[in-house]
Amino acid sequence: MIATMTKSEYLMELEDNHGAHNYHPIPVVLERGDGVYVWDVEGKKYFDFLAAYSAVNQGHCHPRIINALTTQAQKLTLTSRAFYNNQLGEYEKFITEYFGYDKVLPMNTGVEGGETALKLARRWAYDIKGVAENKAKIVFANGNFWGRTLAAISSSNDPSSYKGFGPYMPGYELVNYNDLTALENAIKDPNTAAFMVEPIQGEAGVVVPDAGYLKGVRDLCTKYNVLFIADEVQTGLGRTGKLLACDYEEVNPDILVLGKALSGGTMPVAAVLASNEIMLTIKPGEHGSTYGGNPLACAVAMEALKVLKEEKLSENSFELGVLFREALSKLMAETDVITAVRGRGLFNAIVIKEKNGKTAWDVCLQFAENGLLAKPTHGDIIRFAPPLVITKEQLMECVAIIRKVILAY
Ligand code: IF1
Repeated sequence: MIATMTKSEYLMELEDNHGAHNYHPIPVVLERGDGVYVWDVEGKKYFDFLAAYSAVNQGHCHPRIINALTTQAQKLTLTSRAFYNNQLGEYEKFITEYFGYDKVLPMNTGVEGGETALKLARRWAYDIKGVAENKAKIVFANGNFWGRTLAAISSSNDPSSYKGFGPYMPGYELVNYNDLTALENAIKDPNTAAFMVEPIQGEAGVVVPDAGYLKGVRDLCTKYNVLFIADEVQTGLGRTGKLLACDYEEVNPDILVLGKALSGGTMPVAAVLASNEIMLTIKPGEHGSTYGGNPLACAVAMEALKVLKEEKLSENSFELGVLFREALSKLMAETDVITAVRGRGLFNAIVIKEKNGKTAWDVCLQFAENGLLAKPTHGDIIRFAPPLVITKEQLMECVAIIRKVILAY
């Protein structure tokens, strides 16, 4: 390490020299997290307003979740599914009762959850709905993002996700988000297996559909015997002010995909929940993963879900979300820099107008300078998603930082 370099510079250079260049992070090197706070290697403290894209809803290093992790880690971490383990059955009972489904198929990353949901939907289409082999169609919404695998990017209409990775998965169709007429035209096709959709689109920039959209999706899917798959990997687990974003319209998807905060940000844990009719179409040996349902993940996920409920994090998200959007809307009225404010609960975004050659990226650099971490998406959108354990006082401190930076932009 050259004497003149800071530790951050040294560590960023290591990543540049030895790591793939598949990200362009905000130049901050973190080494510790606690609740809503993170610290960089120089000891500077920040509010974490991204929460690892909603994987840290319970706050960094939540003591109860870390305790569950370390306790189980000293007993048994992984058996594979070649054998039973003493955590999986307890977890499966716990999570299926928690969300009101017959069965769960445990996976690891969110995209594996999405892939599992699509395999279930296709298999259900062939075995139950009676679609001809290899003719099942799955419908997605423009603006969707559900991960980086070839099956996931095949459903994307964002070139930065799919360009240069073809050929693509067949049997897909895209319709505009928040458009029930387009959806009906697509799913009336008797070969349709499912419609997979985010109740609020995350990567697209926290795009909230019109009231009634989710209810309309539910009714149309029921009408045409098409599975409604809700991708709640980012919107779920309290992020939008309800346990699930689908709860805003009291709709129950046929397949529910969870991930991210299911482990409180400690390790990849995903879950796919469905009825017996759907879930039992996959027979032994037809799907799985090495780590899916490992005892460590089960112990951690049970504690993460208990923390979510016992600390009333969904309710906190709802209440503070209202305050936060009020404050952002007030700020928008004071400046021409912010052209939109949108969100639900503590899942929010602002759209920033380019000014004197400066962009949302420059705003985020200034946020970091002032002790708040956020990152733009699609150039001009800044997503705000703090851990749901944030207090009103801490939130208002963050509002003050956001105001200071925006009004000086
Ligand atoms: C990256 C985005 C967010 C997701 C939804 C499934 C997945 C994701 C709604 C897959 C993952 C992550 C991926 C991560 C950054 C982050 C992200 F910016 F990429 F799009 F959150 F908006 N469904 N989103 O948002 O879950 O396999 O990653 O566990 O790829 O940079 P995963």
